[in-house]
Amino acid sequence: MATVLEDDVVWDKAECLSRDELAALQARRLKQTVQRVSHVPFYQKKLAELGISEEDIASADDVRQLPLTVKDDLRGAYPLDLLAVDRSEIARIHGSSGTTGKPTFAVYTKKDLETWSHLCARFLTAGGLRAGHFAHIAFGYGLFTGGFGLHYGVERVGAGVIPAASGNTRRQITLLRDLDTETIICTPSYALNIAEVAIEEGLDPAKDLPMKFGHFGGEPWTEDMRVRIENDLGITAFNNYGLSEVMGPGVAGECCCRSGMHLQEDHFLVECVDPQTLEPVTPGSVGELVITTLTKEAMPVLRYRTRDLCVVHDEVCDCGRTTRRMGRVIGRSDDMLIIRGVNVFPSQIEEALLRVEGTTPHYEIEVDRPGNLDRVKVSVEVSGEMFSDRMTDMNVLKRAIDKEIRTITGIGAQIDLVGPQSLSRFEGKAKRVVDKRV
Ligand code: DLL
Repeated sequence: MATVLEDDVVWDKAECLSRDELAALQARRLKQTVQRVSHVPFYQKKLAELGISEEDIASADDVRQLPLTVKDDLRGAYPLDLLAVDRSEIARIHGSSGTTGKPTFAVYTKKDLETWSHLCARFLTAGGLRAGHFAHIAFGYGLFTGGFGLHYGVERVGAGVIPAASGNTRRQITLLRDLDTETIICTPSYALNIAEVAIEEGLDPAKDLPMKFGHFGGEPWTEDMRVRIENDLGITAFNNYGLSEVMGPGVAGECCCRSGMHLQEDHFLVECVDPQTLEPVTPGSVGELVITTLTKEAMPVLRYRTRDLCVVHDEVCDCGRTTRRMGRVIGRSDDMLIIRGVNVFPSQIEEALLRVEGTTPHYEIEVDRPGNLDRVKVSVEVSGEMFSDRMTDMNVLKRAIDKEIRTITGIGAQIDLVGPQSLSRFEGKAKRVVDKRV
């Protein structure tokens, strides 16, 4: 076994079920999920249109008869129209950024929170976290699922949590050193940022920072980036995947073999489909992940189109876990960008621009990662009447645009104002986004 750990620990025997046992469990849980959502008006209507009820679910493959759910359905159900339990049973609400400044909510019952901690504990254990270790979490704590999701996973393992949250990198470095922390948990780009700031501080991060392991997720990254993070920080780096619509982190994570992320298939029924035809792709071919929650109580979702493109392998892993593994997310079937961990749609930036008088709908968004943190530049054409050589006028306009972008997306951007007819025009689909990151 190509293991990077001295001892591989399987957290839970459900990770090693035979494929037949797993299929039977999935069928049972899928039936329960259909039964749960049949009280939610949105799904009630969709199931009635298709003439399907829980009685029609005999196997996990029957998922294909069920209706798809897309992000717009969740937006349309704002705030809590997809709730499948009584409001009094809600134990927590998280959310992810939405197009009009309103998030789409991820809602949990007490049992959902327990399941979530359990699933995070599984992949953290598979990646070296042990009771008695310290884990430093540099994800945002708040509506974003990263901070709290991982936090309770670490506690479930029995390790000590340092809930450092995001920002103030110098202080984070001090904490990591002084507490002799074994594991760092954050986005991969923030891990590189920590290394860079440590070097600026005159440290050699691979030697002077104590970490042995890192768990990274929440945004796309590459094998090259893994090599850099491992060299710069002197750690072994593991990838983990999740999305708030179905739970948050904990949907899949790497084991000691690091040859794909184990999908937590006893809790999620995962299809990999051609994004155009929606037919399943052959194992090992790139497709879009479509996920049905199998145990979620508060807000179960049927066949959620994640828009994430990757391969899914079905050979059994050397580690002994029997679940299928997903490869790295290599792209999206929509235009969502992830900027410093925040999900941003180009349409949100367009909306912000058009709220400011004097701007036109001709714009370009450039995303780059000059050091290790994402930077966004928005170039926008200003109308002839407004465009002026006077810096003060232009600065007022820039500030107004920046404020709207922050309000709608939550991120700041560098604004570049250009005169009429300065940007490219398109005959077909406009190409407004240039993503220069790896
Ligand atoms: O990012 C949940 C999460 C937090 C996962 C922390 C892992 C660690 P959302 O904000 O809803 O939830 O964003 C979900 O992020 O659809 C992917 O496009 C992307 N994503 C998440 N993990 C990975 C990863 C969290 N390991 C969206 N590789 C997903 C590539 C990832 N993309």
